[in-house]
Amino acid sequence: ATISNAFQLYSDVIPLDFKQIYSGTADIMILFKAGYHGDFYPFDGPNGVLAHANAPGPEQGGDTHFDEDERWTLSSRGEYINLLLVAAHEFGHALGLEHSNDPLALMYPTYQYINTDGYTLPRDDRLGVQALYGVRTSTNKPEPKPNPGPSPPEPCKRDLVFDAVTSIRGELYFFKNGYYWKKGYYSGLSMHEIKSTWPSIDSVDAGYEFSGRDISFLFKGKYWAVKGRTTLPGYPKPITKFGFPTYVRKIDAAVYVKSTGRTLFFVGTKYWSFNERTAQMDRGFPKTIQHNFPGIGSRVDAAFENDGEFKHYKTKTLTIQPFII
Ligand SMILES: [Ca+2]
Ligand SMILES: [Ca+2]
Ligand SMILES: [Ca+2]
Ligand SMILES: [Zn+2]
Ligand SMILES: [Zn+2]
Repeated sequence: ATISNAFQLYSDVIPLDFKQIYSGTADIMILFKAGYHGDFYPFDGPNGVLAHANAPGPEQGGDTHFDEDERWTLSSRGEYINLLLVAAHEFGHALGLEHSNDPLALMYPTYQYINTDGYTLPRDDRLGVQALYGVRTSTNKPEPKPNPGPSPPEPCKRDLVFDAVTSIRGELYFFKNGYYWKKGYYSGLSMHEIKSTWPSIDSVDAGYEFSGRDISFLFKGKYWAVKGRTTLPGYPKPITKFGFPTYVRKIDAAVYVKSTGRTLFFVGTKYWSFNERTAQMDRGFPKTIQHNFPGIGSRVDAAFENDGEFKHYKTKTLTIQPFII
């Protein structure tokens, strides 16, 4: 009933009707689960992150997850969290709203309890969602008066930045601190400790797969060569082997571009091009990232070649399509 009330806050003011289904896949799939639950944002136990939702889109778009470790309630007592306020905030994201700077808005980023008796959508949120979907005009649903009361929910953490992304044997690996998420073409996400797969590697700054030779390189100051789960002997090696000057200590991101036979290394605001056929750095590098990849900013956190399958990941990650090069 509370979930339905949260949706009704929106359907009262925009011409959208929400319908619960009991089997199959809904546009907005709702999940209550603790800890790791199949996406890039494992929950963190009581408090901290309370819930999160994806912006509208295919597949996981719109899906909304609640941390089962919270003490959900319909009122507010102590460390209990009001489900209506958090659900309404999250469904705002699911419908396409971003956070608001207005402290009275439901989409204000931090959770703050207010009495939910007779609660209606605050003005800022109503104007926002009506700008996206239009205004509900039916006369049997009178438009609510702007809500003078305060509102607001939860710290949403949706700004995940990966340390590195690379494919390995047809699966994508997303590295973050001591962990990686693996995504196959047809399999879901799974999370693993890096050390459990490659015991000598703690974390990864950058990585790329040299697909023609079934070999991948993982960088953390030095670099390792791996074939699947096996680390090749003789590694780690210093990155000067690629021809970097000694002042380059750390690679931000790397990607092998099959069509050109080049590996691009991103270091600070510059990038280098390594010819895998001759095993030499190309002349005229480093070049400025901003100049040659306009629109992505001056730095890159992670990069991988996009084959069209994974482009819905929203991160500060550079996806390289061969035609750009
Ligand atoms: Ca969905
Ligand atoms: Ca939590
Ligand atoms: Ca990186
Ligand atoms: Zn989730
Ligand atoms: Zn939020």
